[in-house]
Parts: sequence; C-alpha cells; structure tokens
Amino acid sequence: MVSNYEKRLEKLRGELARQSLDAYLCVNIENSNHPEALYFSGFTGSLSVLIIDDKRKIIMTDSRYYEQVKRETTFTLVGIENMKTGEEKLMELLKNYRRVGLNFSKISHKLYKKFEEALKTVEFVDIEEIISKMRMVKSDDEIEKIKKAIQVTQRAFENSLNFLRAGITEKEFASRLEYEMKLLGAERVAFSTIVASGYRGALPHGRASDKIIKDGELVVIDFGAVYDGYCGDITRTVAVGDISDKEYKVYEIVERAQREAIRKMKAGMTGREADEIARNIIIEAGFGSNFGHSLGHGLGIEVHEAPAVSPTNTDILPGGSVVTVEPGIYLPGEFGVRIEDDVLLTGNGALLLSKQNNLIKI
Ligand SMILES: [Mn+2]
Repeated sequence: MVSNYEKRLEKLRGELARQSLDAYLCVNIENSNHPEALYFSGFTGSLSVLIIDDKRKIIMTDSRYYEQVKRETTFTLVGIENMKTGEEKLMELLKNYRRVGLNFSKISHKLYKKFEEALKTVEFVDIEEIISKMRMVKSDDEIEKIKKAIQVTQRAFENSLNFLRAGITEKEFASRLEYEMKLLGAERVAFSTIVASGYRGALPHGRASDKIIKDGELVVIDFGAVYDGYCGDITRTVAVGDISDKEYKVYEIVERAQREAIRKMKAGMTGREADEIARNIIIEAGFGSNFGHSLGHGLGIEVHEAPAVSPTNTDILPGGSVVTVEPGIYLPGEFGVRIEDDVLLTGNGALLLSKQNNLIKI
C-alpha cells in the first residue's frame, strides 16, 4: 500500500518536474517545527533538513533524533555531528543541483544569504504557492487527525465549563481549559488561549489576563488543541450571569451570520464570496465597521494556513480544505462577540467538524 507520505512525495516530484526544479529543500533549523518537515516526512523533531529530488529523499538531523527518524520516517538519514560539519555536508549535497525549490517564507534572511554565498551556481526558487496549494487539500488521514484535534478541543471546553464563573480571573480559566486539553491527549495548545471578558472582549485577540470575570459579562474564549500534529480552533462567547438586550442582539447577529455562512459555503467559491455571506449580514445589521478581521482561515498543521476566507482572497476555496468560520462584532469599551467553528469544504457544502452550541449561559 502506498502511504500518504509517498503520495505527497509523488505529487511534489511532479511539481518539481513541471517547474524544472532539480530538488526540494526544507530547512527546519531556525524556525523549529517547520510544517513541511512533518507534512512530507512525518518527522516531529525540532531540527531537520529535507532534500527531495527525483530519486532520493534525505533527512539530516543530529544524534538526539537518529532513533526518532527511523521510527517516524522512511527517509535516508544523514547525521549532523555539529553545525559546522553539518553545513558542509548540506552544501555538498546541494552543490550539483542547478535549481532548488524551497518556501522562502520559512527561511531566515541570514540563512538564505549563507546558501547564496556558498552555492553560487545553484538557483533558489520560491515555491511557497505550490506547497501551500498542496497542503490546502487535506488527505483522509489529515482530516481524521484534524477531527481528533477538534474533538479534544471541544471536550476540554465542555469539561472546564463548570469551572467558569464570576470571581475567577481570565488566566485561571485559560489554565483550566489548557489543562483539560492536555489531559485529553493534546501535545500542546495551538496558540495562547484567548479569554477576553467584558470590555476586553472587544480586543479580538485579547490573551487571557489577570482581569477578574464579573457577573453580567460576555466572555470570548478562543482555544485550540494540537493532536498528532494537527490543530483544532474553536471560539465560544459565554454569558456569565444576566446580559443586556444589546449583548443578546449582537450575539444573535453574529450567530446568524455564522450559521448562514456555514449553510451556504462550499468548495468552488472564492474566499471573498464565502466571507461576504457573513459580512453582508453584519453590515446590514449596522455593525460592518465592527467586524475588522476576515471570516476564517485554513486549519491543519498550522493554526493559520491557506486558504484565507477573506475579502482579499479572490482564489477558489478547494474541495478538501478545512477552514474556520468565525465572524465577530467588537464594540470598543463595551464588549465583543465571536463564534468559531471548523468545517470541511466539499462541492456540496461545508461539513461541520465541530459541534455548534446555542448561547451558553452560566
Ligand atoms: Mn481561528
């Protein structure tokens, strides 16, 4: 049976040939956890260099990871004894290629300059778009992993809800939620948990602070677990005690915008068209200027990846992509509301991967 990794390599090799590239390079040194190292090889360590050409698939790493490489990948291991000899070996492996493709957005300027300096006859070509197009369309095993990450994310929230009440700080709730994610098997959190209560809810990315959650506040909680290398990403806005009519009204608008977007979205639409479904509802309700961010983003190995579900994305959202749907309304000095669920896009529509809730009141 051909593994998913073999399928990805075959596709990559096809792309390399089309672009007259001799090899693909992924340098996972300075930006640990380079998503492509996991995507193409299955390797989860913090240091690796991948070189893939039409025949070979090489992984370079140091002795901390020799055993792990054997367990996780089918790549040929080239050991790095120290950084100096490691660099020499790498330059030696690359020097006979004419054109090498790599993702320019994932390499530091410093390291890139070093490559140019040492390998004057090699042309480096940016293949960010090719890689991102490949990664947008999830394989079955990736969808299963994302589902599992979302499940852990959602269950952790359910398990921590009875801890949420007036009188505790945002950080205390965030810690509880993150603890429950870990308890359910999350390897880490996908991003710093957002708990933004009352007026802080108007900060779309308000990380949990020392603020005490008060009775009568809306609390925006945005959280995600990483499971088996893949991310979940969910936002719930919870009412602690009695909230005002205005807060109910705004919540209802965001909810309607989100439900409608999920009901109408499908593969083949552009990112802008999908974004507009929710945005138009919010504009018509008179809150257009209070929804500053895009409707959603791709979800996978990275918590924010392609495709963007945004007013500026005129490209088509492909079938098999997993995206978030997260409209929000933010009223500075007052409160904020955001509701986020994750969907798999198909030609027939958007399949919900998370479980929607009605307004949760505590
Ligand atoms: Mn998100």
